[in-house]
Amino acid sequence: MPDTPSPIDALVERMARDMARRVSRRGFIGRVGALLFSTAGLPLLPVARGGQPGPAQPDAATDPGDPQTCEYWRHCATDGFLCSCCGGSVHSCPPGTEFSAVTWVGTCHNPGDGHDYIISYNDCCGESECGRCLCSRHEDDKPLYVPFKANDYNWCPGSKVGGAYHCTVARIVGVAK
Ligand code: ABN
Repeated sequence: MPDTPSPIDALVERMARDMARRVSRRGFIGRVGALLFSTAGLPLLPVARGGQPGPAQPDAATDPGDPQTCEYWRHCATDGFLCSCCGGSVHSCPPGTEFSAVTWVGTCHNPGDGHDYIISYNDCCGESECGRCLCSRHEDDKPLYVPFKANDYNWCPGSKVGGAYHCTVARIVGVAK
């Protein structure tokens, strides 16, 4: 080993000594901790957690139409059998089925209050096709050859109860501003 350090070693040593003079150890650890904590939190921000209260929902007076029909406003981008005709509701799966973890998201205009809502079209999985109230509106989606903008998919594969598709809900997940 040579006695004299390489220029790179010398430069790194000088920078480390310089930093040690300016920054206290506690301050340095605190700053590194703050950086790690904030960057770890970033990817979680857009994720809705099941246990939290949901977004504002329109009340009965401002939620016009029949959820068992395809014309109901929340179904503007539905593609599938309506869960409200299959023993569930517009926002809940029928007994024995579970929400798909992956979902199609669209924006629909509520004529009752004039707001646009972000709607999550989760499939309900774990039973064979319901077969009632087929609804294919496809507003603003694209054909399957544009895969990232197409809604004509079974979102059940990968869910805990298996890949069988039963029906589709239309849950409000937010107000579009
Ligand atoms: N997302 C409803 C669906 C299920 C199976 C096939 C096409 C569409």
